[in-house]
Amino acid sequence: GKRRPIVGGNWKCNPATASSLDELCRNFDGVAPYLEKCDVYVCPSNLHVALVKDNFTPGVHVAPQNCNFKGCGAYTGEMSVDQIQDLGLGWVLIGHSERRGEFGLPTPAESNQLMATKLQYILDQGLNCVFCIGEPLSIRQKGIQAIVPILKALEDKSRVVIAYEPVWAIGTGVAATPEQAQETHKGIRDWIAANVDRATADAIRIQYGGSANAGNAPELSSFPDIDGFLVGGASLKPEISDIVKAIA
Ligand code: G2H
Repeated sequence: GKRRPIVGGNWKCNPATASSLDELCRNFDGVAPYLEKCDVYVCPSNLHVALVKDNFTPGVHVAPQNCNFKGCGAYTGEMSVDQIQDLGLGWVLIGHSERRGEFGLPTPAESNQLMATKLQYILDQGLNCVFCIGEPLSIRQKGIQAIVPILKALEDKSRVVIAYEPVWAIGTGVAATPEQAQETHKGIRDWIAANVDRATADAIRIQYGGSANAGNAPELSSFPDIDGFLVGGASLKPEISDIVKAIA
């Protein structure tokens, strides 16, 4: 059957001042009518999560932009799943290409293997997870290869969402064409069907990320393997509700 759509707003390292947070939260008020048909989450900066978590229209999930692969302890700069759950939050996002540092750096800061460890830990602890993958322009198949280490966790399809973000489309204003996104989403789904099973492939939700906005969301939404969006820049604006509306 048709998968329930899901749209996330990734605020990245914005805004600069806590006094701007309320305005950004209010941009999400317009999604309220669509929450019956569509999941919506926001990823504020980790410093701001606790400040905004109760300031969204009810039903919008707040998901930190990263978490540790183990519990509390000597992990300077990290946040643990326990801390996230203690705040009452049910989702976390991991593996964004801006964190992986995978492209152009000799040593990936967050390797696929570490991502696999993190994901399994997150699921074991009971959280839901958005798992980001993506490829630089020169390596079109990398996006699919990047999910190899998380095969086992993909069986937990109700609690894992894949966000496909081609690196060349992130923050550039140039989104993938709907045909390019569809082709890759279908490729990911077929790969899961071949390597896990068809039921998992049919059930798992795959979001598109990379310069998604209110202008391109309607056409992208019409493609069968695009189940939602991970929105960066446009999630800092009122148009986020139009993006949700387009796919809800
Ligand atoms: C891709 C996306 C959200 P933007 O990173 O994660 O950002 O929509 O600004 O390209």
